[in-house]
Amino acid sequence: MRKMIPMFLGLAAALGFGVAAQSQTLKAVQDRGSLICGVNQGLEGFAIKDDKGQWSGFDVDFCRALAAAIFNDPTKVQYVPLSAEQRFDALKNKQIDVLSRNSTWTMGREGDYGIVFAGVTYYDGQAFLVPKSRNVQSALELDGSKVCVQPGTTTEPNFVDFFEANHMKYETVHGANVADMIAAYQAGQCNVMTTDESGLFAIRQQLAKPSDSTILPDVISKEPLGPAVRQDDEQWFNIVKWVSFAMINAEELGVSSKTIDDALKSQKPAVKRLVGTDGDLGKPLGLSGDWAARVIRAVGNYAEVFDRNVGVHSKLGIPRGLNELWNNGGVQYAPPIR
Ligand SMILES: N[C@@H](CCC(=O)N[C@@H](CS)C(=O)NCC(=O)O)C(=O)O
Repeated sequence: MRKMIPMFLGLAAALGFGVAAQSQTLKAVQDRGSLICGVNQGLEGFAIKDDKGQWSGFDVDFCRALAAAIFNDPTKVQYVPLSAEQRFDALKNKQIDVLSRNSTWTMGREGDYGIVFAGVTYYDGQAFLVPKSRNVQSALELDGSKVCVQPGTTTEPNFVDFFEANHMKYETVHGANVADMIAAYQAGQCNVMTTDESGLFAIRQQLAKPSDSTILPDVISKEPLGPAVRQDDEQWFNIVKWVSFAMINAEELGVSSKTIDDALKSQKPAVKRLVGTDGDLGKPLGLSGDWAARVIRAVGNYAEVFDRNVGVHSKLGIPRGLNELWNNGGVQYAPPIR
C-alpha cells in the first residue's frame, strides 16, 4: 500500500496531471456548455433583465467575461437571480458556479459558508438616501428615523452600529427587495433608505421624483464588492480571480475591446503576455492562451465595463472615485500578468 501512493503520483505526473487535480467546477461548466452565475434579482446598473429576457449590468458583465474566457462566447451563461438572503447558501449548495451579486467581502461570510472572495471588482461604502424635505445635511442628524433596509445584508448591522454608537434612535423597516424598499420609502413608511452607495444611485433614479431625494455625504462602512466561489476548488478560484485582474490590467495597459486587434500585434512585452502572444499563462488555469484577449474583445476592460453600466455617462452617473486605477488616484490595483 505504502509503495502504491508514490507509484500513483509518479503515474499522475507522467500523464501530465501536475500537482493539482483538474478543476471540478471548470469541468462541470465545460461539460454543461454554460456557466451558472448567481446575480441580483434586479438592481439597475449591476444586474437587470430587460423585456426580452436579456441580462445586463456590471455584475452580469463579469459572468459574461468568465464565459468569454472559457468558451470564447459571452452568451454561454445561465443567470440565477438571488435575494440577499439566498445568495451564499446557493453558492455553498452548488446551485451556482460563481456568485456575482454586489456582495461585500467579509471574513464572517467566508467562514460561515466555506466560500472565498476572488477580488474586489467595486470598492463601495454604505450611505443614506433621504427626502430633501427632511432638510438633513449629515447622517448624524438622523436621530429618530424610520430606516428602510434589506435583511441578509451587511447594511443592517452596519447602520445599527452607527446609530447606536451615535446615540440615535431608529425604527427598522424591512424590504425584501429593491422594489419593496422603494414602495415603502415612497409611501412614507420610512424616511431614510440605506444600502451601498452604488445601490442608492440605482434606487434614486428609479424613484418617481429622483430630484426630491438626496444621498448624504457620509459613508459609514467599507463595502468591497466582488465575486465569490466555494473554497473547494483552487483552480476555479484562480480563473475567477485572474479574469478580474486581466480586465484591470487591460485598462492599465490601454487595451480595450476597440484596440484588441492592435494589441494582438503589439510588441510591448506586458501587452503580449496579457493577450497571449507571448507565453502560455492560461494553461495552468485550464484556459486557452488567448483567454484574456477573449474577455477584452467580448466584454471590454475594467473602464469599459464601469463606464457602460454605472459610470458618469450611464443612467446611474457614478464617478470612478475609489475605483480609479491605483496610478490615477484610486485603489484598483491588479497583480501583473507575467
Ligand atoms: N453589499 C451588501 C448589500 C447587498 C444587497 O443585497 N443590497 C440590496 C440593496 S441595493 C440589493 O442588492 N437588493 C436587490 C435585491 O433585492 O435582490 C451585502 O453584500 O450585504
